[in-house]
Amino acid sequence: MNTPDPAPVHPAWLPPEAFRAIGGRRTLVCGEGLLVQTVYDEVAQACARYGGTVTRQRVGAGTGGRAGASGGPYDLVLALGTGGPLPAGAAEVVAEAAGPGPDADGDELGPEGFALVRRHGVTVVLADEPAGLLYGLFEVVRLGAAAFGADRPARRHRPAMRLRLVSHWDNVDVHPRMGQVERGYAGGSIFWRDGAPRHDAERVRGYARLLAACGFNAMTVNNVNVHGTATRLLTDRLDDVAEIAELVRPYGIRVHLSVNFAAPVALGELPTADPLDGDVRAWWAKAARRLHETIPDLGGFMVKADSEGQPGPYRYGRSHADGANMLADALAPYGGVVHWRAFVYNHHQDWRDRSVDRARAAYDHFTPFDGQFRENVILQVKHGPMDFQVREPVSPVLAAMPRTRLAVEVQATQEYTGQQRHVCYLGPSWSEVLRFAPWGEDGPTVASVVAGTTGHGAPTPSTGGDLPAPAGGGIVVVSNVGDDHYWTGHPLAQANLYAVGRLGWAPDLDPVAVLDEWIELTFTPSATGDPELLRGTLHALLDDSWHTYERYTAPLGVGFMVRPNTHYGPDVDGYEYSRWGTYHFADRDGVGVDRTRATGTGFTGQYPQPWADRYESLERCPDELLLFFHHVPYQHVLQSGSTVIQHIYDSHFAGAEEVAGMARRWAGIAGSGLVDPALHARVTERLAEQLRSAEEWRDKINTYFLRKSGVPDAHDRPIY
Ligand code: GCW
Repeated sequence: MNTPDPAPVHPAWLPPEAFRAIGGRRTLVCGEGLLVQTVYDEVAQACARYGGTVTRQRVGAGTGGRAGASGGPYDLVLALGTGGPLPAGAAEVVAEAAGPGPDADGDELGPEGFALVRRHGVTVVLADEPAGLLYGLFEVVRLGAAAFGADRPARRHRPAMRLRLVSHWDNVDVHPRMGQVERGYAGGSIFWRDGAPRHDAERVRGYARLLAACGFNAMTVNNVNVHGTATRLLTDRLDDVAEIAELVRPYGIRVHLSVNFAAPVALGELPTADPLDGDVRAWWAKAARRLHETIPDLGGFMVKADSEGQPGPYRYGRSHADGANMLADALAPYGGVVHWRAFVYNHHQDWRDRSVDRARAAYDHFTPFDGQFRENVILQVKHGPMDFQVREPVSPVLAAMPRTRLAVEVQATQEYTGQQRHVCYLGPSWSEVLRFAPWGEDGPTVASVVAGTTGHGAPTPSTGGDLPAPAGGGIVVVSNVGDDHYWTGHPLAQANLYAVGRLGWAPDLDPVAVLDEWIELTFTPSATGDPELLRGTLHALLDDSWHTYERYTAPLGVGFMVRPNTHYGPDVDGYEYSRWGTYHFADRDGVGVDRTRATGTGFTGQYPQPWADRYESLERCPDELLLFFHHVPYQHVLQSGSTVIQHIYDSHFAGAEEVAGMARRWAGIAGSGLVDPALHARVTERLAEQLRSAEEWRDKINTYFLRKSGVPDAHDRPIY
């Protein structure tokens, strides 16, 4: 049953060496609470390895304050603001940390924020609540020796988004087609095996620690497609969820549960799951009560309803608002939230019916209900209107529901971006999504929409008024983790999980700088040899890898030229005549989807200005999205000056060539001692597959379009 992995799990971005700077010093930890204990334990573990000391100062029993400040001196003080008197030296620095920092806007630190300052040889992290202290500790880890160098002015850190959730598509039972983890490319589930919990406490705890270290605070433990045993996690298998919640709680991670909307029926307890039926409402209220008795800090539910065959309120003639609100009411007494997914579309489409456009679906289904969802409903919107393609415009839903809490959903599991066999660092893509300004350059960004801060000063443009922003729904990322030794199959795919956590905390971070943090934590401390060579090599492989992937796969935003079902490798017409609504409409004259208001599906009209007009315009639509919005002749001239057909040839040759370069670069550090040989070998093997696949993509795509268009490559390269 429970067969632990014989090889220890890879430490990812928390190798022991990352704690060297802390572990060799004198630390004082002040305060009470489970997460403060975690902070203490982390420091104590580091000290045991590197010879430093750690002192714990608790609030003194019966004194109403601390039982006297412990001696010192200290190099590092991690203190809760509520903790009472501090040792001499540290006290003044704390006072400074508590004062407004240069970037402070007068707000409280909040439940997860912290202030960091260094003065007079003492580094101080001050937080109002225990979670802030934990995040502060990991900030010190990130800084390493620099945390103990020159003075640092007091700076407050607060997460931009309140909810930063990892969504696991882990099945409890093995699904006949999707396996143990749906769209999982890193082995089995870390939670479940063959219908039962794995009880792999060490791995789950280690995972929570990694999540906290990059900024997450929540996770779901089961797939949004809820079937079989998974339905019963809500009822008689609740203890399995409680066990996981217990393991991750010390790291500030709250568990949420994906639920089957028709659970009362699926479990044979009621004849209907109609959300307006009194018995159904009572059933969910009781389920929620039991859940919270067992797991008092359960975050809430995630629901995929009326989507790809999952049950939902439509079956009963009810709306998504009816369905979501019913669950929200059940959770409200316990402070829980419902993540209701907006991924709803007709998956029985006829390609000949040009009036239907999958890109329009989420907006058409959900915007009529803006303002009708309860405050504890979060509408969870995929970042693009289709489905995690390498390039999509930002979903217009994110700019169209000013009275609804919205979360943006991104996908770390590389379903459409090389399945963790290809290097594809998605930080830059997510950063573009979060920085996208739907109302134009000076307006709010997607990050501010999901952070719930659009109402602070900025107009809420879609109503034209100054509506207060609803609380944000934050960021949801589909996990790329499994029971693989490296967590993510491809060791370099760890960077994606790290980056999305950091971007949820601070969406303005430069994704390349985030990558640098990840490199520094993961590789540099244990590398022998020239760390700059290692850093340069990793940046060369990863920085632009998303664009590289884009170059050798589907062109100019058209998407979906993948093999059906597996979604790996090229099959240009694989989905062209199927029911999924994902078409490119290539013929002998041209390619692309006309989504204009003038002559197409009208999707461009779902955007506010300036984007509604910019996307509508053939001349002004950004090149990289041209075929998403327009059907054009092959000889259409892009803004880049190239024709569409020549761009297809050039980008595919370039993309495959870049992968060859990546493989050469990686081979260059073989045997250098800069990375563990087993890790080097794993990446080498994956790069070989990436190169094979990139060449296959290049040849299939180029041949297809040469054949369709009859236009030769201007450089007369071999196309086969
Ligand atoms: O991208 C698609 C995947 C499905 C997935 C679905 C979703 C969990 O192919 O496997 O189902 O999205 O997001 O619900």
